[in-house]
Amino acid sequence: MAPFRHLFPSLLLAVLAGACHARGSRGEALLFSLEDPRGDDHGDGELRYPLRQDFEPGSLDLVSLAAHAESGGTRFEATFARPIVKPQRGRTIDAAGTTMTDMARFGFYTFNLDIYVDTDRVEGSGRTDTLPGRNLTLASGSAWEKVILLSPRPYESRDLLRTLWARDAREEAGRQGAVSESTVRTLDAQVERQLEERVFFPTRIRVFGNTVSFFVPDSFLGGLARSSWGYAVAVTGATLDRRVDLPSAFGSVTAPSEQSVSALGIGPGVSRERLGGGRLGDPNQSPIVDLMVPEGIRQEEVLGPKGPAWPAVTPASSVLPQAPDAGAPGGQGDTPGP
Ligand SMILES: [Ca+2]
Ligand SMILES: [Ca+2]
Repeated sequence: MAPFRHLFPSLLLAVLAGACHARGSRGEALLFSLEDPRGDDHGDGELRYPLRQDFEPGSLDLVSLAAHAESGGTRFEATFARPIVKPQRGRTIDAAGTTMTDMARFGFYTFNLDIYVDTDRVEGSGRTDTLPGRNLTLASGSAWEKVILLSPRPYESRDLLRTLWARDAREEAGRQGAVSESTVRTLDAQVERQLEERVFFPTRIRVFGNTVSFFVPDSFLGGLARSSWGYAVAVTGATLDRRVDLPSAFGSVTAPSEQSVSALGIGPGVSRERLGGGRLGDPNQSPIVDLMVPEGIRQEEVLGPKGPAWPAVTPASSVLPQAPDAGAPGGQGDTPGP
């Protein structure tokens, strides 16, 4: 379907949202809403779901992301093309008898949703890397200050991210010479601070039909989510069990679980354990299934070989692309100075 048919309502919603925000209403006000085309849950165009009954075309197809003001924070609401698959009660997933409901206590288990938030909109300010295992780089004009990772296993994902960032920091320091114990402690403390300040793993989560909603407190974002910020949103398949993401016989799974925070890898051909349709000889291919991109940018190109860096979407600028003088409600205070 043409993307415009989906964009138009989102623009209207964003206009309304800006108005609500400006009035400072904190009831259940809609802050903004972004839409994504239906039927593009195919990464670079070739990506295929794992051969499993719980993955069907459309199941990881993001169609909208809305943000609502709530007491103490923002409630995001992500809607998919199909009902969200619930963990099956009593179904065991390993030899130790761990059940699916033990592993996925928040009512979903097939996907992760990453939201990279560019709060200062300053070129080159912030990070352009994505979380381990996403294998994608953001445009420098969309460098992020904060990331929200909605994962089926938030606590485990947080531990894993700490481990991976700490490992990277030590390796980086090691390249400049021997690393003392006190340096390791300092590095670990820095990683801990980055985790605290920059990354949020929602745990107030509700799954209903095609929609998952999750709460992000003001203390993390520094207030309500603003329509003037940049949002880079990506859906990946989720791994519940570390075993499932180990390198397969194909030998080219992009992200073994040790290097990924909860994201399923991709490889050529088809598989039960990972995403298929991966490019041969491209071990760093991104396994992102669905991606939000601004108008005029193609997801398939961003996720394709040697694709352009990934730009974020700004709800407010989708409303008034060339009209900064139109008195955008709530816009003035949000715009960072030069
Ligand atoms: Ca989509
Ligand atoms: Ca998309």
